[in-house]
Amino acid sequence: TVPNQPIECVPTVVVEDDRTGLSVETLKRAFQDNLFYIQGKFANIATQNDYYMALAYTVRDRLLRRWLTTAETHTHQGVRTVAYLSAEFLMGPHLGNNLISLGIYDEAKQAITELGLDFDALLQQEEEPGLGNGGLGRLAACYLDSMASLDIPSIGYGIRYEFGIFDQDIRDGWQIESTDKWLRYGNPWEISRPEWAVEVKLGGHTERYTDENGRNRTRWIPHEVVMGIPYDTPILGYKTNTATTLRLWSAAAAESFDFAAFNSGDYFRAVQQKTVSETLTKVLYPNDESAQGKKLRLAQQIFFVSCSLQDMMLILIRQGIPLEQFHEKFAVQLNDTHPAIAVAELMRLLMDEHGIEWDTAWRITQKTLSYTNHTLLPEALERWGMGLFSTLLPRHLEIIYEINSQFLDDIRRKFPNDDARLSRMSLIDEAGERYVRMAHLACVGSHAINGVAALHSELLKQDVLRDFYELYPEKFSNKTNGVTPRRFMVLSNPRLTNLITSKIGDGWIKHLDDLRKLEAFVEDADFRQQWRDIKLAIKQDLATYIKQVNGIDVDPTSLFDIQAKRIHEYKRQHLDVLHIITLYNRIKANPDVHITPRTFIFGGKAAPGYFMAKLIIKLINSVGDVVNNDPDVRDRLKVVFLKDYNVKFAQRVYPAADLSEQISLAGKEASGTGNMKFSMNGSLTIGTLDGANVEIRDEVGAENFFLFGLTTPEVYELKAKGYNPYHYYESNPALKAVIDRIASGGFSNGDTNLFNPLVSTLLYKDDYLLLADYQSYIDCQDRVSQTYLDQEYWTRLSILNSARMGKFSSDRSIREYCEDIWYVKPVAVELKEYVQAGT
Ligand code: 4GP
Repeated sequence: TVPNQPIECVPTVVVEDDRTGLSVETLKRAFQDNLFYIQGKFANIATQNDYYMALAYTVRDRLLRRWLTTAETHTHQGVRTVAYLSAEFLMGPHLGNNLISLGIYDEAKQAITELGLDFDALLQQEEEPGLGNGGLGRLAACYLDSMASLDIPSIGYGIRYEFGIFDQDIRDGWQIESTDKWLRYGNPWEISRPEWAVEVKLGGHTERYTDENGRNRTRWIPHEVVMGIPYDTPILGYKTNTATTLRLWSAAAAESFDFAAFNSGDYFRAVQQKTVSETLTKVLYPNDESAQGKKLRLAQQIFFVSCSLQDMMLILIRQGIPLEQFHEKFAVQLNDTHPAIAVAELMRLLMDEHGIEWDTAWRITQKTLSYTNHTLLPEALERWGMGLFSTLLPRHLEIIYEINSQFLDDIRRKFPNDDARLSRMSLIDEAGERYVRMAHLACVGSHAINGVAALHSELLKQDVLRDFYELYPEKFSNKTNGVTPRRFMVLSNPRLTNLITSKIGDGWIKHLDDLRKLEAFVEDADFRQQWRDIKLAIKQDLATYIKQVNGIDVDPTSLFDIQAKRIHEYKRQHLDVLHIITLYNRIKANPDVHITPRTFIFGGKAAPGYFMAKLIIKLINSVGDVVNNDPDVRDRLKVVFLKDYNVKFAQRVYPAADLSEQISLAGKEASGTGNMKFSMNGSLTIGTLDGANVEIRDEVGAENFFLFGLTTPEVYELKAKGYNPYHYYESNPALKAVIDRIASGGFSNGDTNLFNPLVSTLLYKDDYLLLADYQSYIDCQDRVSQTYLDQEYWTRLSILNSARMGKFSSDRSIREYCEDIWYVKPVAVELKEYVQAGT
C-alpha cells in the first residue's frame, strides 16, 4: 500500500463490543481497558486525569461510527455544506455534552460510580478549550451543536490556539492573568490529520507572467510558507446519527530544517524559521484591545482562512467536482470580520491557483460568502494599516484594489457626484494613515449581511453600515442569536430538566417552543413548590462553591443577583456597583431599614490591556470587602466576584440566578446570549431595551421583565443635545452620596486616588450614561426587591420566563440561516448494519 493513500477496507465494526456497547457493564469494561491500554496505567497509580481520559476515550469510541458515517454520507451524496469560519470557538467541556447527545449520561454515571469513582469530579477534570473571548466564540459553539442536531451538513473551521483565553486569578482585588495550558495533559477529543495539511504563503512579492494559453497571470513569490495541520473534533448532534466536524488549524514549519543553512553550519538560523511558523497559532488575542500593529493577528486570520478554503477545494477536487461549482457546494459564513480576508483569498485561489477568470471568480466569491456583524462599537471594527497589510499580503492587496476600483465605479453610477460617500465606503480608509477596512471588504464580497438581534440589525442599517444598506438593501437581514438548550439546560441544570420533562415530556429539548406547555402548570402550587425547591438546591450548591473558593458565607435564600459576562464599560458592571453602594448607604443611614437580602455575584474577564475594566473588577472586590464585613449590614448584602469565568463555570452559574443583570447602555450590546441562558433557567431579567433583551421582553411579556433606562433614540437625543453627567450628580443626593463614598476613599482605605480614573470618567465624560440611567435603575431594583418578597408571585414569573424562551434556541437561529442565507437542507445519516468481525 502507498502511505497516505486510503486503502480498500472491509467494514469491520463489531456488534456490541467494548468500543460500541452502551450497557453499564460494557462501559465499565471499556473504561478499564482504556485506562490500561491508552493511558498505560494500573489503577493504583492512575491520576484523576487518567480516569478522565479513560472515560473520554470510552465516549469518543462510541461516537466514532456516527462521525465517520456522517462524513462518508456527505461525501457520497455530494451535499451542500455550511462552512462556519470563526477565529474563535468557545466550546466548553466536551465530555458531559457528548454523554447527553449519545443518551448515555446516566449509564456512564452508574458505571463510574460502581467503579468507586466520583463521576462529577471526572467531569470537572476536563480542561475546557477556551479558544474564544466570549460572545461570538460561544455563539459559534452553540451553532455547531444546533447544526449537528438538525442534521445540517456543516463544518466549523478555526484556529487551534495552543493557549486559549488567559486564566484569571484575583489578587488583592485585581485581575491577574496567566496562560491557559489547556493541552498540557493531552486532548482526547481531537484527531490530527497531518496527511491533509496545506501550505499558506506569507510576505514576499508578486510577478506577472503569461501562461501557456497566452493569458496574463499573476504569481506570488512568498517570503515564507507555513504549513497548516488540521485537528478534527467530532460534534455530535443531540440524539441523532449526525456528527459533524470542528476542524482547527495548527501552524507548523513547512520544512523542519532549512538544509542549506544547516549544511553551512548555521544551525540556529535553520531552526529559527521553524519557531517563527509555530508561533503563529500559539495564542488567542484578547479582544477589547486595539488591534493595531498586531501583525501576528493578521497572519492568524489569513492562515486559518487560507487553510480552510484550500481544504474545501481539496474536498471538491477529490470528489471530481469542478471549482466553478464551489458556491453550489459550500455556504461560507464569516463570523464577524476576523475571516473577512476570505473575500480576497477565495479570489486569489480561484484565479491564481486554479486559472479561473476574474468575473467568474467574483461571482463565485459573492455567492459563497455571507457575513455576520457582532458589534456596534466603532472602535471594534477591524482595519489594518497599509504597511502591515502590503508586507504580509501583497497579492491580496492587489486584489482588494481591483475589487475596490470596480466597487467605487458601481457607487459612482448609483450615486453620482457624491465624493463623501465614495470615501466613506471605500475599502481603503484614506484619511490620514491608510487602512484596509475589513467590514467593508466583508460587505462587498458577501451576498448576505446580518446582525444578531432585531434592534442590532436595525442599527446596522441606520448607522454603522448605513451606506451599504442604501447600496444593497437586499443583502441585509436579521438573525437573532440563540443558545443550545442541550448544554445550557439539560447538561447544566439536570434538576430543572427532570422536573420539566416529568410534566411535558422531553420533546422540548429539540423543540424548545414546547416549553410553552409549562404555562399550564403556573397555577399548580405543588409544581411551584418543586420549582422553588430546585432553585434553592442549586443556589445552595453555588453557595458551597463560593464558600470554598472565596471564603464568603452567602445565604441561599437571599436574592441571587448575577452579572456574568466580559467586563466592559458599555456592559456597565459599575452601574450594578452603584446600586450596591446605594443600598449600603441606606443601611449606613439607618441600620434598621428594610432591605431584601441579596447576594451580588459577578463573573467575567477584562482584556489584559483594558485598564478601566480592570479597575471595575478592583472596585467590585473593594466594595465587597467593605460591605461583606460591616456589622451594620448584618449579612443582608453580600458581594462576590467569582474568578476565572468560563463555559464550565457558566454552566454552574446560570441555573443559580434569581435575577439576571442585562444592563448595557441601549444601542451598545449587539445581542447578548447570557440573557437567554439565564432566562431559560428561570431567572428574571433586569435590563435595558438593548440587544436581544428587546425580543426577550416581547416573548416573556412586559409584566414579567424588569425594564429600566433610556431607549436608543433617547440616548442619541441626549448625546446630541450635549450630555452633562455632572448635572445628574449634583441634582441627585443619593447618587452624589454613592459617588462621594467611592471618591473619598470609602472602599480604598481612604485612598482617594485609586478609583479616581473611574470617578472622573463618570462625572465628566460618562460615555455609557450611567448617571443618566442611575435613578431609573435604582427604582427598578426597588421593584425587584419588593417583588421577591412574594415568593409565590416570583415563582410564577420565573416559570413563565422559562416557558416563553422557545424562540431563543439556537435551533431556531440555524433554521433561519439555512432558509434565508445558506440554502442548506438537512441530510439524514443512516448507520450501516454492523458486520461481525471476521465475517
Ligand atoms: C458579541 C456581542 O458583544 C454580543 O452582544 C453578542 O451576543 C455576541 O457577540 C454574539 O453575537 N461580540 C463579540 C465580539 O464577541 O468580539 O465582537
